[in-house]
Amino acid sequence: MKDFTKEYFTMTESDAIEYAKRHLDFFQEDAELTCKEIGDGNLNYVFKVVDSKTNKSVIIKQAGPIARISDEFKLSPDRNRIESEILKLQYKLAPGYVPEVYKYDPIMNCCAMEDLSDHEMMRGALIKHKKFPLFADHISTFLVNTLLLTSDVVMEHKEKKALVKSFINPELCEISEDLVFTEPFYDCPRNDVTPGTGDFVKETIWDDEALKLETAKIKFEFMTNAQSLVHGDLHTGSVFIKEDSTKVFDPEFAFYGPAGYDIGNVIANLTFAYANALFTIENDVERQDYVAYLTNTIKDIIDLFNEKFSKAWDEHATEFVAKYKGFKEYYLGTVLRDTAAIAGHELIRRIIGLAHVKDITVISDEKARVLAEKICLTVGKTFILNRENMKTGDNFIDVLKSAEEQ
Ligand code: SR1
Ligand code: MG
Repeated sequence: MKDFTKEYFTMTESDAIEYAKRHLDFFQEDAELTCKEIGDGNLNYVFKVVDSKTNKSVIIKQAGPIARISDEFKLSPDRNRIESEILKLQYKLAPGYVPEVYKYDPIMNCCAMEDLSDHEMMRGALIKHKKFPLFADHISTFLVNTLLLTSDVVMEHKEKKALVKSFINPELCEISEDLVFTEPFYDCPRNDVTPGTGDFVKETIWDDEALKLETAKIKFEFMTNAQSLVHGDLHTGSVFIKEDSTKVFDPEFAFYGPAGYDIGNVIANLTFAYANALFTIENDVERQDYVAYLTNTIKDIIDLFNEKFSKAWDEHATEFVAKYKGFKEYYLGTVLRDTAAIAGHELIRRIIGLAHVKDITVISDEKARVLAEKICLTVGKTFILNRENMKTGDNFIDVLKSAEEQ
C-alpha cells in the first residue's frame, strides 16, 4: 500500500482513489469510488473521483515536477500551495466566484476541491458559440474584489507586504516573462508561427522597433509593479461557467503584479472568441449576433469594472492619500492602460508563441485561420501602442471593429 505521508510521487488514477479514501474527509466509508484523470491544461494532473453510489464527487489536483506541455519547463510543485492559498483568499474576497478548497497537502503537492462538472470550460463553450449574459457582471465583480481589496489602497501595508512575500512565484513568473513578454517579439526557436502568417509577423511585429520598446517597458511593469494579488493566467480556460454561475479557477501563476494583468487576459481571450466567430459562423445573421454579443461583453466588462472599482474605492480605501482629489481617477487610468497593454501581449503571444489557443487552432480553413491570426495581431499591437488612450469599453471595441474592417 502506498504511503502518501512521507514522500512526494505523481499519482495514478487508482492512487487518487486511495488518497481520497484515506486522506479526505469527504466520502462515506462504503463509497464506491471511480476516478478519471481529466486534466487538459499545460501543467498539472487533475483527478475527478466519484462515488458511484451517491454521485458525490471531488477534484484532486496534483502539480507534477515538469510541465505536461513540454519537459523544458521544470517547475516547483510549490505552485500547488500558491494555488490553494489564493483560492482560499479569493473565496472570501469574491464569494461565489471560485471553487471551494477542502484540503491542501504539502507532501503530495495536491489539493482537493469542489467539483464543478455541472459547469463547462468557458473556452469550449465560446467555441460552440454559447452565450453567458451574466458573465460581464460576474467577472467584473470578481476582478474588482480580488484586485482592489488586495492592494495597498485597501490593505494595511505590512499585511500586504506579507502577502507579497508568500506569493513570490519565481518559476511561474519566469514562464510568463519568457512566453508572454520576450519570445513572441523576436524569431525565437520556441515560437510556433502559422506559415501563412509568417511574413505578417516579421513585418508588423519583429521588425517594429517602436513596438518592441513599448513591450520592454510593459515587461518591466509586470516584473516590478507589486500592485495587486493577480490570478496570473485568467484566460477562458481558467473559467468554469454555466448560465447563472461563473467560477474562476487554476490560479497557479498568481503573484503580486499589475492589476491590469487579469483584466487584460479576460479581454484578450474574449477577442480570440470574437476572431473564432468571425471565421467559423457561416450564417450572416448568426455571426453578426454572436459577434455583437462578444463585443458587448467586452464593452460591459470594462465599463462595469470602472463603475464597480470606483464605488469599491470609495467604500473600502484605507490609504490616507487615496482621498486626494484626482488620485482615484489617475490610479484607475493606469489599471486600464495596463489592461490594454496585457490584452495586447496575450493576443500576440498566443498567435506567435509556444502556447496557442483552441479558438484559433480549431479554424480548419487555413486562409481563414491566417486572417483570424492577423486580426488578433493587429488588435494586440494597437492595444499596446494606444494603451494610454484606452479608458472605456467603447475604446476597446473600436479597436476590434477597425481591425476587422482592414
Ligand atoms: C508552459 S505553460 C504555457 C502556458 O500555459 C499556461 O496556462 C500559461 O498561460 C502559460 O503561459
Ligand atoms: Mg492553467
